[in-house]
Formats: sequence, C-alpha cells, structure tokens
Amino acid sequence: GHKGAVIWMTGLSGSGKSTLSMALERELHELGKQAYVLDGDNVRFGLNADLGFSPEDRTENIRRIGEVANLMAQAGLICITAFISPYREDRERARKASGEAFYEVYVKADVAMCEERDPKGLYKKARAGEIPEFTGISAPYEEPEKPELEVDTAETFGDCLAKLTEFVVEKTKA
Ligand code: GGZ
Repeated sequence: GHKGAVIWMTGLSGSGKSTLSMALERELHELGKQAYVLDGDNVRFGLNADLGFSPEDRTENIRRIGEVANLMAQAGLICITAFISPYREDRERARKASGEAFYEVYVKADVAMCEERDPKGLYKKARAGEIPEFTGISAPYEEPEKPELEVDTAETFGDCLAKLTEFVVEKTKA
C-alpha cells in the first residue's frame, strides 16, 4: 500500500508539467500505486469550464483544484496536479487544504526556454498580443520559495522523471 498525497506541480506553460506528470503517473502505476493526474485537459473543460485566465479566475481555478486534490488524497490516491498556479498565495491555500500530504514541485524552466520550445505556438501568439494576460509574457509567475522538490528541465527528461518518481515513492511509503 501507500499513503494518499497531493503532488503539486507548478511552472510556466511549456515547462513540461503535464508530460512529466503523465510519465510519473505511469511509473507509479507500474509500481502498483494508485495515481491520477489533474490537468487543464480534464479540469478546465469540465469542473472549471466557467473560468478563464484573469487573476480572479486563476485563483478560483486553483482553489477548486486544491479542494478536489485533497479529496483524492483523502481517498488514498496519489493526486498529481499540473497547473501553472502562478500565485504563491493560491498555492499556499492549496497546501493548507491538504496539510502534511501536500508536496510542492517546482518544474523549473525559464521563459526563454519555454518560448524557444513553444510546443503549441502560444508564446508566439502572446507576443503578438493575441493572447492577453499570458503567464511569463504579460501576466506574472511567482516562483516557489521553498518547494519540497525542484526539477530543472535543463536536465534530461529521464533524469527529471527519475528524481520525481524517487521522491514520490519515498514520501508515500505506508
Ligand atoms: C497562461 C494560458 C493562457 C494564459 C490559455 N496564460 O501550455 P498549455 O496552454 O497547455 O497550458 C496553459 C494552460 C494554463 O492553464 P492553468 O489552468 O494551468 O493556468 S492557471 O494555473 O494559471 O489557472 C496554456 C493555456 O492554458 N493558456 N491562456 N493567458 N496559459
């Protein structure tokens, strides 16, 4: 068995949060652990379909996700969340909702690196003014001050994943 937990990934658009989260979920499943990823694809189109990207909407987005993640952890799951969650105060509220079971993971990638990758062409659009309030370009990202773990995406994907998996396995030992 294993303990329920919230693995809270935070970082810029294009930092690799979702990809890392899905790979972590797969690793944990292979180890016989129950894990589930919450990300924009399964939350922003459903539960939070009424929310956009204004500061207020982002705060409400993160508030709801923090509550849902806590419920999942209470149910014994390892819940991995992959949202930009740009505001420190919002992340701290999510942390309080889950207490001891909450682990903040900073997926570190600077704007220049994300912009160079730009897998969805969003940075290009943001620079052209086609996406207002885009994180890192025209909206803030407040870096974590004391995350439980930092993964630097300048390292290889395999290294980041191994470090992350080892951390989560250790923290969720029953
Ligand atoms: C940032 C935006 C924006 C704006 C749309 N700013 O790379 P993606 O596409 O797949 O991930 C981004 C995602 C961010 O949603 P989150 O729910 O994680 O944001 S937050 O935690 O701040 O509430 C990006 C896309 O949505 N996207 N408009 N203006 N990212």
